[in-house]
Amino acid sequence: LKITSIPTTPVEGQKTGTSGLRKKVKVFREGNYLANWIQAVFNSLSPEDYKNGVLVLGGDGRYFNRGAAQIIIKIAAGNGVGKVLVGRDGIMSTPAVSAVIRKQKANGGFIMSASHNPGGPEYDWGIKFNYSSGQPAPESITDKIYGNTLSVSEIKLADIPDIDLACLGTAKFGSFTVDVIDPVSDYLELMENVFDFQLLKDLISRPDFRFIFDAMHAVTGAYAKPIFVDRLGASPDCISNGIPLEDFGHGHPDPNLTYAKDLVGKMYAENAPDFGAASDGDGDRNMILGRGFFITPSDSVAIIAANAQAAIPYFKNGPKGLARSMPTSGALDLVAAKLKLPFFEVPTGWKFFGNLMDAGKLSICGEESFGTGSDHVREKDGIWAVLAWLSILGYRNKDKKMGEQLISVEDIAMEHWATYGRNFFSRYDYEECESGAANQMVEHLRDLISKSKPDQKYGNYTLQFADDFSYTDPVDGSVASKQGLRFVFTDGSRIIFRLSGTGSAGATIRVYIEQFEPDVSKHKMDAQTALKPLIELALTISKLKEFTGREKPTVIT
Ligand code: VG1
Ligand code: CO
Repeated sequence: LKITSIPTTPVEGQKTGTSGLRKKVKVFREGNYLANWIQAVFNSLSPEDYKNGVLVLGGDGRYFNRGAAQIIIKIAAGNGVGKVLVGRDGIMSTPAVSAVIRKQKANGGFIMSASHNPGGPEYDWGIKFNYSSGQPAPESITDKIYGNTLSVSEIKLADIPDIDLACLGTAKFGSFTVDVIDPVSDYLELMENVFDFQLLKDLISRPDFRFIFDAMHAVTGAYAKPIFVDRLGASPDCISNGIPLEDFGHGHPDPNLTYAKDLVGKMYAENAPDFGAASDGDGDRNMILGRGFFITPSDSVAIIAANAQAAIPYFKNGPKGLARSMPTSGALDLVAAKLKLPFFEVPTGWKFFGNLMDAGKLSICGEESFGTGSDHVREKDGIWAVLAWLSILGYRNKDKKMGEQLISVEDIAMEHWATYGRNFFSRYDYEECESGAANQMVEHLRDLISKSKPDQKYGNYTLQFADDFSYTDPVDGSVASKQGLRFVFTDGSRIIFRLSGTGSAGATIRVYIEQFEPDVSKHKMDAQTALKPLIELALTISKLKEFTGREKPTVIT
């Protein structure tokens, strides 16, 4: 294997955010931008973590993945990696990469994705590094990678031809091997071990149950047919936008009420199906809808956790522990308390769950941002969440005869709220604000927090405490600070402010609002109505309009 050393100079700004490095495609294509970052990853690892080792390479099918895959493979070979397992056409969802790393005992992997950010020549590209447990690299590693991007001086490139990613098979170049693998099979096998596929099949084949799935022209298009149609017997027309496209069909592959308009339209139409779901660019997010009914991600993880032991064989001994990200509503906390399970609150971003899972303290977790998952892999998992919901519906309806009314998604949610109370929740996103203005708003809030006192009145609410969330990992003691500004009131209501760490332009301000409602007679209220006073309070105390000039959020979820 001939290896060439290519001199390079560092590029500023290659710091990873909440989930990998995300920039416009144009930025990644300039000079050695991508190559520098990949080389910096190898410079950050100890040689035994990759020399003669195995790396997995996948992606969400977006524009520039094919070219980027060739660069990554050559640099991996140049640095002494023994084997790269790459998904056919460079495609493999984020949870599937995590599953393959674990199953094939690989040393780690790269995921070429900017998740739910739009794709195409004018839009975003991204890259993420996961290590041997299949987990997104923790901050200790991403900080090292960033440090190395500031000093990288040579790129080690193997002199090998481009790999034909379209055909399954093995190519050998001296001591280096590339395996083009089916991106679905290891993942599907794992799903078959986690869930009762017969239960799922029985539900899906019922003539009185209709299921639809929207892949948003993103990576789950490659998984939907083999899993839902070929394996579980759904009809092919249950799947829409099922072909992964480089620009996601001009779409914004983010499964929420704003961007998954088609699915929402179908689920709120007359004679709507019983169950609808969608996933995002790289297949780690999910949205769950019943007929005319939206399940918030915060409720979704709580409902899955409450029903997991009964409905999902993987959890037959009960979950080990539950966790959510800080801004996610407290619905899961109530389930943990009732089931007497260990419970953890971590910062935003899936990388904080992995240590708890590796330590055997955590089984089911979620984020308000449409991320739900478990310790079957070390990433959130969109298809897993859909199968978890179908399992709950299948389990609850397994004895229902034809002609009997099925228990619906809405019934399950109403029942859950009647048992635990309802945590009304909403998130307001203000995308692409001017960075200076967003930072000023954050400074203003920090100042307010430093002056705030318990028992202080904010309108009708009484402050319990206000802080900037900080997390100490119970496994390795590492500390993550400045993870979100919280105003927590004595009735349990919360207002939280954060700046997004996944955007590629300007600043996105996220405002999270939550209020607990024990009274069953109020559970059918619209969340926006129920939360109105708290939302107004959030806008007043933050002076958001004054700082940013924004009258309205870009997205409400
Ligand atoms: C957002 C979400 C966060 C999620 C992250 C990655 O981060 O809020 O909960 O883990 O995206 O999801 P931020 O920093 O923009 O708020 V994905 O599907 O992009 O891998
Ligand atoms: Co994603």
